[in-house]
Amino acid sequence: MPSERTLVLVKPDGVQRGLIGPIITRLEQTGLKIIGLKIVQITDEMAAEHYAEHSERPFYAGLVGFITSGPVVAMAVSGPNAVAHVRRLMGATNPQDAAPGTIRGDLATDIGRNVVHGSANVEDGERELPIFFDESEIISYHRANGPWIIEP
Ligand code: D4T
Repeated sequence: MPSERTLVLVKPDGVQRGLIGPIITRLEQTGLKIIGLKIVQITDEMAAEHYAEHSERPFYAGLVGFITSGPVVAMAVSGPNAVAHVRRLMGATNPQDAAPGTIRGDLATDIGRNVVHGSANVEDGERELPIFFDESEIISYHRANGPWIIEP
């Protein structure tokens, strides 16, 4: 299975609600590897780049206002099929549609306050990661228990 990298954000609502730890725990417990981690105050310029695909949508202004309203926690996450794996763990964009057991299904209720972001596909991941990380801030490392998580 190919190893991929993806960008995960704990959005401002998740930070304010004290959900940084629980969200990181859910990702970590699967065996996904955190290879970059920081707290970031997103600027208007960063938000415009991150949400460029939504610039014509009616919810765009609210989206940018929300994502810049307080700090986020940005993570670079790697693992086999990491992009799709993270999306499944997050659940549907609208928490009302997100299955119980997913991050949004368990921890959110409103599409405009859905606590977490994960890149939609591999290309988006590689486009989004440099908005938040210099390549030197993403660390490649082996875990001693690696073979207990991923069959060599
Ligand atoms: P993000 O990008 O936050 O991981 O969300 P998704 O990838 O799951 O969903 P998206 O890009 O379609 O939406 C981005 C962001 O916009 C908010 N949103 C979306 C909203 O406030 N109203 C809407 O109608 C939609 C479609 C929620 C997530």
